[in-house]
Amino acid sequence: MSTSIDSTLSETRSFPVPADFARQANLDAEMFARLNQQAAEDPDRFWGDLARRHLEWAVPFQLVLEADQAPFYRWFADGQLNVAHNCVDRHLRGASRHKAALIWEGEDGAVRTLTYAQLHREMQLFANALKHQGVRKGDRVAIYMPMVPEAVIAMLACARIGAIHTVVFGGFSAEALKDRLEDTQARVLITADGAWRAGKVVPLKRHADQALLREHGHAVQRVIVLRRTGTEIDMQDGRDIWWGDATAAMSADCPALPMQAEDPLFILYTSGSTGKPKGVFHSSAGYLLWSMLTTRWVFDVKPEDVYWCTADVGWITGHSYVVYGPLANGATVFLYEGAPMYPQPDRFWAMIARHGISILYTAPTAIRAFMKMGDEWPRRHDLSSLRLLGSVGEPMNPEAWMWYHQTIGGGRCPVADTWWQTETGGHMIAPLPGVTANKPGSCALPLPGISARIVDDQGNFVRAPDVGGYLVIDRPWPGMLRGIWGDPARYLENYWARFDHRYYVAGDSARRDADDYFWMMGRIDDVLNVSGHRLGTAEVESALVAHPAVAEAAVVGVPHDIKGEALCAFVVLKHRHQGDDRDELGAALRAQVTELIGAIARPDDIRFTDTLPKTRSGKIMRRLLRSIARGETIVQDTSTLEDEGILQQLGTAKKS
Ligand code: 6R9
Repeated sequence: MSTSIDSTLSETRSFPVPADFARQANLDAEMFARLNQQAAEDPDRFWGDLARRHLEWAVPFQLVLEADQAPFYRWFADGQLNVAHNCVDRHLRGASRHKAALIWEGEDGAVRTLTYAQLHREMQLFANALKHQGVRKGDRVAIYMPMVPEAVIAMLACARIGAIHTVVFGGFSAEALKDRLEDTQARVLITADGAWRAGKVVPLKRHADQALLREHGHAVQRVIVLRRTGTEIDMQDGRDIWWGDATAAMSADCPALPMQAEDPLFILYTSGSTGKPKGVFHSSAGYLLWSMLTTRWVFDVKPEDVYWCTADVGWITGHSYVVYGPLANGATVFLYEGAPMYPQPDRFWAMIARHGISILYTAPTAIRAFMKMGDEWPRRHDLSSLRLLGSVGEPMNPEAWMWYHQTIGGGRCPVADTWWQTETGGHMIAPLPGVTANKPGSCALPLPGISARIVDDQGNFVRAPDVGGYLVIDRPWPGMLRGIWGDPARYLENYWARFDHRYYVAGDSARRDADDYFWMMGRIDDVLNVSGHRLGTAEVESALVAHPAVAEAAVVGVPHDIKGEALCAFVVLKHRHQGDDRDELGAALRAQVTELIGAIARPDDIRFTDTLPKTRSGKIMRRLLRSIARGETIVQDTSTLEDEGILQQLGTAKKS
């Protein structure tokens, strides 16, 4: 906690809102003040007005918020709408009908454009295909796809017929896919033969086949396979069907099914501090409202923008800011299929110039990686189409911020460093580009309607500037998660129990400066953030312990100049394996983690040790391990340590 405070406490630069940006912004200072006032005075009216103005309802709602079962809140619950209708059909009126909804560039340079009218057609064909395969309202459909237009089409097709999608990031392993298929009991899996990544094929269908072995407890009856890489695959008779065959005889007319506002739209798995990733689920109307409004406010999206969020649709950022938020606003969304530095480190900049991209939303880890490659790569390209830059996933260090602002944004683009989570559905704390001055490293202020607070251990508000504490939200908002799939107790325990159900507890710590700007200080639980991806220490530890040679493992994060955080694993071997070759074991353990979770969870550093430092009550002393992994001198109190001799040994634990 203290290290990140120190490095940003000295940050005093401030960049005012450019006057020409403010003049044209969707949200100006006066509207911001008015919205904040309305939200404070009459939240029901504030949210109700926004929901009526910005969404098209099949059946209008009367009730705004129901809180009798709090914290199981319900929003607009007696209203009905269809999310796909709001994202596509309503833009078919007038000129936007033939404007590009999606512009996609393949890793091989191929370009495809789908207008709103074409997206409408493709979505309906596929929605009918899903129905034909037996998918009904409320059924779960898993999507394990590359970044291709069909991934977006599949999500919208689910929304159109009321199926609940669960998108599994294509970089996740067969094992991770299997867990999600089991937990959701999805009936249909949509995948591709393979995905292109840095010129190589990721064999998605092969992973899917492994996940679908008969002995597993899944419910998948049908696998729909898109041909993308031409990779040779097995098609199982009676189970697998090509995308093209599934849609061939379908009608291009599939009416959008009106859904209850609270019907779940999707389930998305994310890591917590304990156990396996949990299935966060979101509502239809509240989620759509919040992803739409935040896109409009924070990214200032306009009809003429070409907007690019670089996230994969397998993450929440891809859900809210590749698909639902921008499409609900009728924007033109750019999609890129492949690896960021392929075939060279200027791929992003070449695409921005080629497609005239005006809004770019990416992650600090990417910014740092590009920064390291040198300025000559972006300098080769005309980046003057850019007018706004965004960042998400982890704190942005001021150096990366300055580089992004100067070298990519030419000093003229506001930077939106957006703090939010899978659970919050959309941005929570972010600068408004026409209103809020930027301070490098700060996410600025809570958005209208969002009541973010900092509290101490006892749950009291921390009002003094620059004092860190728990980041909590003390009022419900429409985009909030509605629960953990199949596990209401875990929802309460994870997010609400810490302070007696009074606040939503984000799991982050933060401080506020004298201007009320928020500065994020990282997680306070055992969740790590590697390249902007959330990973639970428990998850990685259980993957390591699943190896036959491992008796015990503890994983901690160490600062990393590109990834933000890297994993360091302390591993205790079983007796009979203590003589095994450590380099070989290290490689085997990394392979094991890749197989059970995915390459993103592979530890950078594996250290073998005889025991782990534990308190007398048997708890692993992670803080101590963290210091050791960072090579810091131990200043913590170690008097509760069961065996002090262990310190000596850990300091010299053999690295692999
Ligand atoms: C959207 C997303 C959420 C966690 C969150 C926090 C970290 C995200 C951040 C940030 C500092 C930002 N985080 N954005 N920290 N500044 N702008 O990333 O969702 O994958 O659920 O991760 O990421 O720690 O709690 P998710």
